[in-house]
Amino acid sequence: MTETLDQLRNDFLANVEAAEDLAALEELRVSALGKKGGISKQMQGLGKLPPEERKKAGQELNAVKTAVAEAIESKKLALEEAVLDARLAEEAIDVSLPIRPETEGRLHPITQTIDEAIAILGEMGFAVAEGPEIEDDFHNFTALNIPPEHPARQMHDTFYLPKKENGSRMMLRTHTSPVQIRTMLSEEPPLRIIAPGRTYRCDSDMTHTPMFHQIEGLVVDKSTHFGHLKGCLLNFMSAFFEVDDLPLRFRPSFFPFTEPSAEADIGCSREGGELKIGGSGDWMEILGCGMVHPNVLRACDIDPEEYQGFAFGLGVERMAMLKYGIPDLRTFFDGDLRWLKHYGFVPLEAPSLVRGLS
Ligand code: 2NM
Repeated sequence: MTETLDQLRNDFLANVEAAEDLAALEELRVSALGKKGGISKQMQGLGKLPPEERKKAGQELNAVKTAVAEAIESKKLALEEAVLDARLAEEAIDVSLPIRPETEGRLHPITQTIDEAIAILGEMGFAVAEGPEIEDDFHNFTALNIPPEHPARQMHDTFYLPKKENGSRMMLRTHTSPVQIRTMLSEEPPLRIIAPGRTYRCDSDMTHTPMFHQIEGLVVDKSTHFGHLKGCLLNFMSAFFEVDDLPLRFRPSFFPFTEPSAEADIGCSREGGELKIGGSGDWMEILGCGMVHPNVLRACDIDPEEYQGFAFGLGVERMAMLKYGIPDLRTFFDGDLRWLKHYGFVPLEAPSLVRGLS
């Protein structure tokens, strides 16, 4: 009896050790410890033994049962660990690898340009503000010191929605300035915001598209002055075009919402038909700006005797064309994938002043 038991135990233990996978091990478990398994059968046979042998045989059989069960359990853990190791090795991802070269999607130059501007101006302390693209008369015009007779209000410039029952009509915003108005109304100065986004004007030719993008900036504080405006724009422009000592000049201009108002040009050179930003000899108009008109501050419940501010507005398409050498404005919105492949930007490489803008 003892000899057959030893034999039985050694056979089972050898088989357990040899089991190659969890399924084989489970089969083995059933054949040893299952209801009709080898050890269970021996257990049933105990009843036929004379009482004086039964106890000893029972103990021996139990010891075999325990040894086999323990061997199966530890083999099971080892096999499970091997399965997990194999899976981890197979599914390993190296997150430090560069993105796949076959990535086909590209960021539109407009997106890239706005992201770059936000990276620069964000570093300079500006927060991004947003507002609706469908606006009312007050936020798009009246609060900006644009009187009802002003040409910018006439039908040919503004996309109007159908009249409402009360006679008023909403419109597509013609600039992002209503975002500044909303921010001045909802927040207390000091303010330092930029409003990037879509704007709409009923105008379409070689150099105008009915939808275009602006980035406008606004600073309101007690002692804000035109010198701050110049420094801020010089900083921004030389960072954006990645040119040190960028020539920048201001010419007097007019906007209803600023007084005084100016347009700014950056220095450039043209050699053999190629435009180079930052050169000398020529000037390129790049933005409009000015000190926020007292009427605008008053419309936003800000006391112009206590606060003053500067504001500026940039055309995103124009900035993108100048920086990336895109010759034709209208191609921006053709939805041409070959164009996007040529002028677009690889995603997941967000512009930053530390890692580089583009
Ligand atoms: C420009 C030029 C000059 C401007 C003014 C304001 C506001 F809301 F503060 F009055 N926002 N943006 C502004 C001033 C925009 O774009 C060429």
